[in-house]
Amino acid sequence: MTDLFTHPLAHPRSDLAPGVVLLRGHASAQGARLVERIGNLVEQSPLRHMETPGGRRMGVAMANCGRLGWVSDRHGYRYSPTDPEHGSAWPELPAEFAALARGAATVAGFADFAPDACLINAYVPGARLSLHQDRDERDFAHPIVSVSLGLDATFLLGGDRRSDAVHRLALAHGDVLVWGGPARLRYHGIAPLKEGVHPLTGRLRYNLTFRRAG
Ligand code: MD3
Ligand code: FE
Repeated sequence: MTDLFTHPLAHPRSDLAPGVVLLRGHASAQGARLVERIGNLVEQSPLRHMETPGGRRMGVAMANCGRLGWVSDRHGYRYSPTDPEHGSAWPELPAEFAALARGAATVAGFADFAPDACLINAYVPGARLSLHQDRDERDFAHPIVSVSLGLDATFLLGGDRRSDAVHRLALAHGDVLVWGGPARLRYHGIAPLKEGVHPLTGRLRYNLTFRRAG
């Protein structure tokens, strides 16, 4: 099946800012498989609303796969080799996830990206992720690769300071973003998700973020 929407040439890279590369539809041909995999993973590591260090329940539900997983609780934010829900290791990073992340990073100019953590975020309509930086990883020289699945979202792209102007970017099912180099510590977030239904995910948006955390 090679048509305008599935052929790789229909998905050129666009450089949104230094270190920010958008690969529109890069994962759309695998979308159904990825959503199915997420379903398997969350049977082992359930989606849950973590608590912030300040004691608030996060609106986005999260789970992890890979050697390390991102967790938040009253003690802070960190990466953990075990899932606090049951104390066992997180599910393995599926080979097709690792290959997708590595391929996207390569297209964006980051060779040999080997993620050891994949955070699975699940949004229902109304859920949002407020402006933040990702700085719990050991080495900011590694990029982060993010894959959007299901419902559309409005991504908020800020600058290096919380007070910097914020730009809005529409993200759709199958879009892949790579953040590295000078963009690695930019503030970012997701605006409250609009109501909708997606044929593969229903009333949900998933986002996979692949990281080299340790
Ligand atoms: C820019 N997730 O999990 S992905 C997160 O759509 C997170 O669920 C959002 O922010 C989501 O931390 C946004 C895009 C993204 C991910 C990591 C970044 C943008 C980034 C790290 C640095 C700069
Ligand atoms: Fe983030």
